[in-house]
Amino acid sequence: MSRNPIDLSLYLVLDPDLCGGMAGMVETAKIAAENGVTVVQLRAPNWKKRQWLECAQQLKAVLTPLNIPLIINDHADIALAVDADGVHVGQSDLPVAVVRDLLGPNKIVGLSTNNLGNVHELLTPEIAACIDYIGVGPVYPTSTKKDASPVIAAAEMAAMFASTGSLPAVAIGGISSGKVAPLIAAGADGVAVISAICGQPDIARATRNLLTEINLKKGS
Ligand code: TZP
Ligand code: MG
Repeated sequence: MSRNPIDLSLYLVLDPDLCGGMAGMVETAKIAAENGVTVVQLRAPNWKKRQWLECAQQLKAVLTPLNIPLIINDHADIALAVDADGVHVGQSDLPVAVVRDLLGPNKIVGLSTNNLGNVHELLTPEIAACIDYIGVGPVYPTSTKKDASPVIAAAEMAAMFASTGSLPAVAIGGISSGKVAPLIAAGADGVAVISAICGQPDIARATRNLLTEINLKKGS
């Protein structure tokens, strides 16, 4: 199965609390997409399915004309219902092989990894064939995800990026302006952020600043 392409450079994960609810999430996604984020994920751990559906529909309407993919956290049914571009799952969510079966070959499937062991486990050809990218984190302390795994030490993080083979990888956790360069240097294809964009007083500026750092480091 060939891998579905995704530009992980600047990956926005939406947070209902930091964005001030659904309307704020849709507005944040629109401004961020207009200013350089390359992918948007809907993540709302405490929401009812009806809210997921409504928000996903609105995000899809805003992002499709801008050609920015919409990824749904955890819920393959929501992704299918709105024809989203893909699903992102964690280590205790639906197995990636099940998600791939549900979504078919042409959607993006992402998986969170929290340590080197996680990366090694998924690099069997059968599992790797189900995935389009991995998340690696948390790479810095974060207060956004209360149940986040322990912060990955720099050496382990570098080993994780070095072990992914051809699988693209995005770093996540506590990433803000000024903290991007070491992650790209360690081998990340991009960075995923929540609080560095969601809830910022100037979403456009926050987005552009992050993108400038990423592109500077990628070009260097
Ligand atoms: N997964 C690992 S850390 C994290 C998630 C969803 C939270 C990232 O949020 P922030 O605000 O960018 O630290
Ligand atoms: Mg999950």
